[in-house]
Amino acid sequence: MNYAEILTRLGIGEADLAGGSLAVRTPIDGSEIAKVPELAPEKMADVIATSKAAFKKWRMVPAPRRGELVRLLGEELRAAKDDLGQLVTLEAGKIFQEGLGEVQEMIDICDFAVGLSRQLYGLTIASERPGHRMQETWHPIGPVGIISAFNFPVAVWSWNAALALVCGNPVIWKPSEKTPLTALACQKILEKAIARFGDDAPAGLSQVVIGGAALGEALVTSEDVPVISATGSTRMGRIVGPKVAERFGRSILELGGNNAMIVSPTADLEMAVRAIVFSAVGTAGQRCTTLRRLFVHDSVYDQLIPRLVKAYAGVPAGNPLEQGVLMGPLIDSDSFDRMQGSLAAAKETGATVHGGARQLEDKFPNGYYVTPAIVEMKSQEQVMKDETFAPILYVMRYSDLDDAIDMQNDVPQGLSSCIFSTDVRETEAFLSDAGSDCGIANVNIGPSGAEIGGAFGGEKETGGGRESGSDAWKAYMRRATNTINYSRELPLAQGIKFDI
Ligand code: UN1
Repeated sequence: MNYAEILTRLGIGEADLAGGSLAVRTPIDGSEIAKVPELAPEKMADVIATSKAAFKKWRMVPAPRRGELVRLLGEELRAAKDDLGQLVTLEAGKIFQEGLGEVQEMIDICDFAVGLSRQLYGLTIASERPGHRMQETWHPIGPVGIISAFNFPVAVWSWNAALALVCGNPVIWKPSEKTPLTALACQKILEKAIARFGDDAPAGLSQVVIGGAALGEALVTSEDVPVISATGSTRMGRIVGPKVAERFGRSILELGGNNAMIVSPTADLEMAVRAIVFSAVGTAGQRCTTLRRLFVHDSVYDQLIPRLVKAYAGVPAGNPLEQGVLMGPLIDSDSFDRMQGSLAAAKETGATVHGGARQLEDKFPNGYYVTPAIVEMKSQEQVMKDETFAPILYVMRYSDLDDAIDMQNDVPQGLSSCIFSTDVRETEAFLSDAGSDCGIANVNIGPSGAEIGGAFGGEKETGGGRESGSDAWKAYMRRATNTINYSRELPLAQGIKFDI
């Protein structure tokens, strides 16, 4: 695999890497791919000033015209799909199919945002006063700061950037320090679209800033960045959320998940097994939507678990660029250590652990490949309530659906969830007001792999933010309520008399 060729095709040249200080390693074998220049935190003020200037111009460009830029971005992404997908695989270690899927997700959100650019609808509202009219209008809000994680290094940016741009806002992106190359590549792809779009796009409409926590802090504490959209760990969200709130900024937080599946007595077990393996093992268990907890009804437990253990044993792990491989490496050794720590903690509770050991160490001494783990728990202990970003699937029995739903909800996170059942009473109970408390609740599909058309995010420690489809765009705009008096009187609302 020639990294240099992919980088060149994606427009990343020597000039972009000159003076590079941040070593980028591929998790495939731990080797260094490049060194990327970092931005000093003091320079963030200039970045934000540029973004503010860009905002003044961009907000005046009509929304459908802004949509045209995102349409061109979608075209450029289509052209770069293979190369960008490969770079995602190199940098994040997910299999190439999933790298391609991630780029497809970017293309999809661009298409969505193009349509949205003609549908930033407000409301008309009946006024209680004669000769008055009320309306609600939506306006660009200002620079949007995007903080993204290594596991979806490009798609999460695009959900935010495509919406922010059609909503009339410039973007400042701080990618994970583990995946800066894919961020530089996205910036190059967007720059190509901007060059085709023409002069309506102001300089600095999109900026990428690479660096560590101090740089992130300079972004999130700035009063000139009204919206911060941050995706990553709950630990990161606990730092970012209060800092943004302190200055009355708006944050869109998409943090940890501890996603569950309930397999009921009427489930199609064949489908369930496939869904479980994809959602627990895909991306080596490093999606925020990864299936981490499985509640299986007593009556099907002894059928399902052996099938699952067998399916797990057949999951081909290895170089994620190779066809046929279904599971790549963990991102790094820290991640491997955390996985081992959680497995040890589970064992201490009396759990039975299948798999979970390191593999392919001879071939990749600096790559952290594991066999995915199934952990049969006796009860929902603390280790199961924490999110470990690795392919560990905790499994438990249940006998009563209400108990299973309670156990599912009894964790601090609230991102995604699902039920496998062909009984409409069960599936409707799961989706009801007394059902899953997550932002995503599915029936007969796994908890991961959401389409972009829905709002994406969840409750509790997941942070409450919503990105991507539905009306998530509203978080990227300023809402104004307008009351217009076209009469010759000045009646007050609530009938208040105030005559002078
Ligand atoms: C994430 O892991 O941060 O639903 C995003 C999914 C993907 C997005 C995951 N569409 O699994």
